[in-house]
Amino acid sequence: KINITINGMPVEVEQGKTILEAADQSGVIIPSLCYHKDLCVAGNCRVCVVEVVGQKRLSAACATPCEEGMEIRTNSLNVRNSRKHIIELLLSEHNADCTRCYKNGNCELQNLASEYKIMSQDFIPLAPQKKYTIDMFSPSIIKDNSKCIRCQRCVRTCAELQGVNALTVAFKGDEMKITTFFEKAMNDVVCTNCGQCINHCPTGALVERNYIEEVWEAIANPNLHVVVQTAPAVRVGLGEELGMQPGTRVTGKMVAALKRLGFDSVLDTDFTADLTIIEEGHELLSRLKKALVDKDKSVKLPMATSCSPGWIKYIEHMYPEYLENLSTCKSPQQMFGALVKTYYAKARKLSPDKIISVSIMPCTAKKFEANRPEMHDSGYRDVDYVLTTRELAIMIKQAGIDFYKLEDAKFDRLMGESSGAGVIFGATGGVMEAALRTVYAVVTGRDVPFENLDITPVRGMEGVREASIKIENPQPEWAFLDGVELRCAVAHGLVNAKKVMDDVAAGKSNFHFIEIMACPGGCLGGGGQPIPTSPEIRQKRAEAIYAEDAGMPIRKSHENPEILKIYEDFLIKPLGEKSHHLLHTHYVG
Ligand code: HC1
Repeated sequence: KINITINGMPVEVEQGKTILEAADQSGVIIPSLCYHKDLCVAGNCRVCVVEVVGQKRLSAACATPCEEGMEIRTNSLNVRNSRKHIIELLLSEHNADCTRCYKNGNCELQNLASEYKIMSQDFIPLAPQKKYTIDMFSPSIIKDNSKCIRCQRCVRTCAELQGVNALTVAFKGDEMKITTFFEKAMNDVVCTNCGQCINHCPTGALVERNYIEEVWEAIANPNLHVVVQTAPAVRVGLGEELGMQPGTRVTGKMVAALKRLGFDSVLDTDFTADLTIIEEGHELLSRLKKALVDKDKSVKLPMATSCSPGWIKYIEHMYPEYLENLSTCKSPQQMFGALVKTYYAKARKLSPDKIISVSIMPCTAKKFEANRPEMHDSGYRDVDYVLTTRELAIMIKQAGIDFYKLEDAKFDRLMGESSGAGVIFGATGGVMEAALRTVYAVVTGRDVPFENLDITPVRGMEGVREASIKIENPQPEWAFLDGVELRCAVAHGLVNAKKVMDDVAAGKSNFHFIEIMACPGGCLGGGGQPIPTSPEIRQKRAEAIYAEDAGMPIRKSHENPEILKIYEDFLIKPLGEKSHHLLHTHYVG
């Protein structure tokens, strides 16, 4: 530990900590723009400048390590004036048409301009003189360079968290900009639509493509039946977007709000998360049987989960030779969409062309997924509109709903009942845990040998985690699995997916089943979740997800009564003909 002072206050801090971290620890706020807890330090915006007594020049707090005896001033006249100038300079290049900006009200630059009361225009405004293009070709992301302050958070996010490198810095000096390969549209480069760039952008330069007005119009049309499904992770993010503490669970209030917004039926993606487990679990068992009993060398193992559309796009771009390793299951969102316009329509005696299916997702890649040509197996577009958690919060505010005062409501039926296993899909490792709870039970007739069904080795925030379960005394049908150690790996964030896939490609991997989620923390850290998101916030959301699971009366997908019913009434059996047609697909890249 070393001793420093911040604004005259003695502070004891661990060696190696930066001034910004030391200030944060002692309750002193130093503003910053290019800094983000998820990313490596860039030190390029200079907003966090501070005075270190004895040094002539101001230092960037994010990039300066503390040294023994340092006297730091974060709020001297010199610091305040310099910081104000820096903000003015950034604004001179920024299209500050704030009232017409999608990020109005949640823009870090706008907040700083407000705090520092930037009223004058001391610097020549550059933004209106330059020509900017707005890239609106992607179904998920809008990129507006006139709002960009070149902090490069998006570039670092795409490289460090996702290993995708779709965004890059090009040109120099005044011409410097954040762009893509050959300045192509985001839709035409390796972008996975994950939206992590949106989540890390401090301004409105990267935002989701929103479909709020389209959904309002559908709701207002008396001839349409508008169904909404809500993803697992939304229930632990929505409250945060509406001013509650991170990790607040708002499932009942969310359902109540959706009913007040006017949706005709409020249903749960967790239902099809449970269904995914049944289909995917049987697919895994069928692959294992082919590999171990039939000695079929063409069987692809490890089988990889296929519910994260950012991950699907990543494997299509980066590891196309492993597409056959993906489970053929569609994601729960898309299974839901296909069933709404078939199973649900039939049961409710509705014409599918009069149904609009909306989903609320923590994810921007889900917008891309719903738009894919593969996703029309109901005979219609299976999911019509995808809104993020943030877009739902906007609708709730627009409708004048006092979210705090809402009484909890319950999901409607059909397709509204779920198990705790469906809920944990929203956290990294959750799909694996849900699958193991069911696969182990199907094979052995017993519960997984973990206390309270909590398969803790697959939980946590380590980038890659491994676990195994030994199968003993299986049911006669599964005798070939007796003594088999089922080996699994879990990865989240595409940079970690790369590690797992490189091992697979190098023949070093001996896993049977891998779960990969594109976003850090899994869907709870998705690109459509509240901004900011940080490691601490993701942790709180994960705790909320596991608490929700622990409190559910049913915690295994195969025990969900609505799942039993859909097989009885409609699908007949897992991997059957109807499932094959509606719930499975092949991605060909
Ligand atoms: Fe997800 Fe999924 S868990 S992909 O993270 O499999 O987005 O929440 O809805 O489809 O169920 C996202 C979350 C979500 C799907 C499910």
